Amino acid sequence: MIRKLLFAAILTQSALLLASPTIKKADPPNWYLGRGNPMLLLYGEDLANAHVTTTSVSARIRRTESSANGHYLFVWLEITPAAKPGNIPLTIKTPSGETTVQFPIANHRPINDGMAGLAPSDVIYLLMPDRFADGDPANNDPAISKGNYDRSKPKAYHGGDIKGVRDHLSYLHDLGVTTVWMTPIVDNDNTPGYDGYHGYGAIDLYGVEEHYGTLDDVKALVADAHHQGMKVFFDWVANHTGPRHPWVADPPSPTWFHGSVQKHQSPSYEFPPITDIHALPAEQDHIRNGWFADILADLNQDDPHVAEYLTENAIWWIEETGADGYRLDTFPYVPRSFWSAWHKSLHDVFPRLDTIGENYNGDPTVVSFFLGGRSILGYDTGLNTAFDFPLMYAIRDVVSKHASATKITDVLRRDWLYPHPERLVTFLGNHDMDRILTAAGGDRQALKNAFSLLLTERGIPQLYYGDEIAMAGGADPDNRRDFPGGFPGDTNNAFTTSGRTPEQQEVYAYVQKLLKLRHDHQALTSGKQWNLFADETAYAFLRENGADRVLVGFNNANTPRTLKLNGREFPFLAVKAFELLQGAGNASRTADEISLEIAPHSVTLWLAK
Ligand SMILES: [Ca+2]
Ligand SMILES: [Ca+2]
Repeated sequence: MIRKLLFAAILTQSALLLASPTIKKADPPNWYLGRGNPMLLLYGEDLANAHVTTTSVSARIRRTESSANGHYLFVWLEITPAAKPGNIPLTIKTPSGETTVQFPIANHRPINDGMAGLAPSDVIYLLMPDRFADGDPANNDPAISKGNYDRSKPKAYHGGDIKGVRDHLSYLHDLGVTTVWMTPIVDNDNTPGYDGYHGYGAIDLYGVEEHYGTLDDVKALVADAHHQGMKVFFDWVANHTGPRHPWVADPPSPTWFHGSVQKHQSPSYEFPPITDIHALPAEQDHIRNGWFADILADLNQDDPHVAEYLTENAIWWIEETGADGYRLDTFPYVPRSFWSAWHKSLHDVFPRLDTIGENYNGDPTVVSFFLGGRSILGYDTGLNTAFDFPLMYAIRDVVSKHASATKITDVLRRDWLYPHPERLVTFLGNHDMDRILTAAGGDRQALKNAFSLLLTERGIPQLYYGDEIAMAGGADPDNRRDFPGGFPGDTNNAFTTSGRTPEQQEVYAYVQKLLKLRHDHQALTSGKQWNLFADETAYAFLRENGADRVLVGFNNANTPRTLKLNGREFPFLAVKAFELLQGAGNASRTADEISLEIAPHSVTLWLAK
């Protein structure tokens, strides 16, 4: 909102003839030196047959193209070698008059100021800004979107915002989190009653949702996070826009979307046929081109203007804020050819930046198909890593449904499918499924066992806000309850030790200790993983980084278990003793044998010395 006003303020209407042509908005609103030649999408009236000129030495007009109805004008700029930071005046002349707008360009951000990607030691925390903490009650019910705030309604805005995240970075830091991933913060639908609180219904890909704050708030959050040694990942959606994005009723080009509101393919969420070279092309098109939930307008990334728009948008958010990477929504529903070129453009300017794909499927052959690092079907997607849905399902089934522990090793056995299995983002749950505690029937010990496995297995873990304080919640939106202590009038403040209930503190302290162990032991973050034993009710593995070795024993049975491991086998040859790190089990060794005694329904961690 604020950004739009700023842009309006720098318009200089020469107004030779009243009311035409007019420019209401420019995407992107500004650009950077050294970041390529931007394509501007101008929104306005009477823009058909426009001729664009500039007096600036910083830019040259490469070409222009207007929509048939005169509502949109594309302007391709070439930034010249002589370019300097400042405003580029663009004069738009049509048969009915002319107007001049100023387009700002600035120096790009120093290459080490953010854009840092993921490291093996990182721990990601997913939060929904609306549901984490209300740092500014003044933005709870903004005039432009009045009536969408109601804490008693699970699908209304609850008042959480960017300031609330800023205010609680130290809570996350103390827990051991290094990286914050927020669900989308872009401007969402203002229609009364629309459930835009989740952020996935964009109406402006360059705006910040007014319930969350301003672009300055976002910049301040990223700067504060970096100051505390933390990173920020944005949630970015290439597949679709919200149903009330202005483009939906009035597209900038005839091929902007796959179809229209009136005529489009229905959605299919069963995307594995995309990974099947024997599937019929029509079936694949149906998956890629269908409208999500039958209402989210499916962008056509094969339209070169759409592709250029989306690529610039991704570069703009990173340049503007210094954020460290993207979580990429609905990754498989967008063509590999687009992702390949998009990643190349992004990595050319931000070589350290990482992307995490939402390849929502439990089959490693499906998840791995979309990963970058190798060419499949003619394209390397460039995707840096992906969420490990297969391992998530396996851990959930084992800890909450007493499935065989071999389910976990069966997933890990397929790690050869991934270019970098150690960089997969592992997790127990997210905003699209019931909470792990609820899936486990409210069993806090099962929750703790799940955390023990998550934070010791290979991969870069992601926590879902509130799981660390044993929050409960069923399917969406019950899994998106407000974090206790983040909102006015909360009597339970789980952000502080003294404010937490004994049950919250029990799980919080357990997770914090695990994260401290990860921090202290490189074996857990970058060590080799050796799976030593797995059967119906038990699982043991070792993480090894040189002399740093952490042994993990999991007993999922209701009776004590003693696991016998071969002591003469690599990697136990050099191990002489075991030091208890967490849990209550007992480990001992003879020349031939390692013996692990593990209490029922628990996980024990030892340092193998
Ligand atoms: Ca607020
Ligand atoms: Ca699509």
